[in-house]
Amino acid sequence: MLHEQIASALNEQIKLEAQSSHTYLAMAVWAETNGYDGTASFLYEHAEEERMHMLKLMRFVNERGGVAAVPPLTAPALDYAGLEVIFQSILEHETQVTASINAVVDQCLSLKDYTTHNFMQWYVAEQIEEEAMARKVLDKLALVGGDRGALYLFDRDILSLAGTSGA
Ligand code: OFO
Repeated sequence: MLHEQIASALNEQIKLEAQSSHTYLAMAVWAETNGYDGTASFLYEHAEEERMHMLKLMRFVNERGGVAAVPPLTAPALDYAGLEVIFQSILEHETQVTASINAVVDQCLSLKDYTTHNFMQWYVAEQIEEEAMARKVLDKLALVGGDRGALYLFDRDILSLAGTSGA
């Protein structure tokens, strides 16, 4: 049975994953309607992954005797000044997600919930990849600079450039 405090921390995490998915979806729509088809595919896939992260948490909460909360979401920004802004905001968001995951892990340790602690290790590992991916993409965008030809190639190759299929 989940400790009340752990159940509520996991439900907060569910909300954060849902919000990530929602935000990345809005970014995908912006990319698709601004000529960045590769980036749009990458972001649609990323939004899907975040939904999977949310579902995995929901199933775990329910399985452990809690009740997963289906959270209300904040409307994401629909307009972006460019790809750098998008990936900078992804990096900031993922850093926040990492901090939140670490806080859950911390709580598991102080309440001696080793089962949830073990379950959360998957998220700890995933965050290393997510932050690395955002940094890698930002590095590539810095190389591209204002070169439109290079930007075209960036967009075409983003799935392989990111070193992931959109985690
Ligand atoms: Fe991108 O974060 Fe989920 O976990």
